[in-house]
Amino acid sequence: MKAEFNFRDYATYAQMKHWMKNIEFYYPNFTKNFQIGTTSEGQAIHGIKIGTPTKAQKKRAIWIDGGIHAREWAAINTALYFINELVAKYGVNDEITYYVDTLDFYIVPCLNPDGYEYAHTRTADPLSFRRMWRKNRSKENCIDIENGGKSCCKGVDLNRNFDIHWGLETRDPTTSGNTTSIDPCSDIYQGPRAFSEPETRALRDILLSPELKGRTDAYITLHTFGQIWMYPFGHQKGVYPDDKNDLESVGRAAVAALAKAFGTKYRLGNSADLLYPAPGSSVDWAKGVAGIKYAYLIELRPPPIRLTGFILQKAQLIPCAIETWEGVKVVVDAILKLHN
Ligand code: VAL
Repeated sequence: MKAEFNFRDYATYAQMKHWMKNIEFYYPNFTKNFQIGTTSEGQAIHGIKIGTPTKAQKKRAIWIDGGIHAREWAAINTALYFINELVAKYGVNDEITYYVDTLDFYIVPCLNPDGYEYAHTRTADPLSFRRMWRKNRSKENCIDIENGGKSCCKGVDLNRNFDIHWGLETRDPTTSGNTTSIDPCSDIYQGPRAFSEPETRALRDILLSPELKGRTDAYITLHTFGQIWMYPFGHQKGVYPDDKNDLESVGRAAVAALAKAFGTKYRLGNSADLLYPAPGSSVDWAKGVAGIKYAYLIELRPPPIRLTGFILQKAQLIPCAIETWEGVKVVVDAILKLHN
């Protein structure tokens, strides 16, 4: 591998972009950097396309993103690790070579760089407010509250901001708390309107662009934590896509392949059934509006027991990425089967 990266630690956003640019420099024949948009703080939302160009008809594509939530750092590392697997093993490993020659991988490892950088800025307390930041960093929004007061805060929960059942009132069955909010100071603030945020608009626009529309067969969005492999729809219990059986059988094979690596156990299901209803999410939109067949949201390590689960021990980063890649390869194989 000509472009080195330290997967044992959490990088800055600048380091990630620098590494992706290095990859393109060293592997210009099958990699290309791209930018899907600009955040409210002016940062490029940066990604990399990995796929050998063909003169023949357009290749099928797979989309992978990570870090839509600022504090879910292991998701970003995992997406970066996927890039490394594809690039370092191209021309070396037959399976990966076939993938890269046959498909186009679009990977945006850090969809919310403003939030990530904010959460990543060092503070003395590892569990500080900053480290646990979830939203983006868009300018303050306000709502009127009782006694003529106002509630004003920065940031929107990007995974509540997509235009699919946006703003639906939902409750967590265990705590009875809301699972999306109209209060700008809430962690799960849905935004003033659907697609109010540059990050969600950027994702929408690329997935609906002529480059990707109609040829994308998988949408994979990496989150932490809880070890759950999820398929749509997450906004309400008991509402599934028509091809739920396909999503479930590929998902089942994926979690089995994942477990084979180190024995890590994942549950399979959807957010509303296993956790809580989540309207306006990217995975529901990718499936329900963009029409992408294999849409999955993966909640990575650790298991759902600890409050500090967002801070995955550094020693676990590579194993987490390795096993997740085993699961994702099952989805890639399913795409290849669709067209052969
Ligand atoms: N943890 C995710 C979220 O709250 C759900 C949808 C699985 O966005």
